[in-house]
Amino acid sequence: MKSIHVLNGPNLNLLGQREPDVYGRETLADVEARLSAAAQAAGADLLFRQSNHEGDLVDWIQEAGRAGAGVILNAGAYTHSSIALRDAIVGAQAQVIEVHVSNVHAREDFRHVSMIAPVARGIVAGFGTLSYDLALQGLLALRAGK
Ligand code: CA2
Repeated sequence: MKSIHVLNGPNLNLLGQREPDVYGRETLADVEARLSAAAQAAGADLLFRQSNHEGDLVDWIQEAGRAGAGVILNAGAYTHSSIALRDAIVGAQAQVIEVHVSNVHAREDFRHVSMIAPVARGIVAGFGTLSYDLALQGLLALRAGK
């Protein structure tokens, strides 16, 4: 069975609770429920996780690599700073789609830089929480060889 791991970084547990003008009103639990249903309908297995700790994300990327799972990664602010996450993606040979709820390129300059983008297979940003659904659709298509 196709396996997809959705990994979320720091502060994304607050989604839907603060800054609704930037991040919308959906919670991470809402996103998980919708993606799980979509994955099930497509015959894929979905694991959804969030952590505020960089090392957890490194461990989970390595785990996804070992499992041969595709990864949808919203690394939050670690996107802009973490060489450790970038190294984990390369080391794990994981197929990663970088995801952002907001359009990071329309925001502060420091959000224009991504450590992950050069080693990601694709990027989706700026569609609100729909970015996750679009990334899932893209990843499933890639893994089906489309
Ligand atoms: O747009 C995205 O998905 C981000 O990855 C979200 C990160 C931010 O640091 C990135 O530049 C872009 C921040 C996640 C924080 O999420 C919050 C949600 C609600 C309230 C406060 C923070």
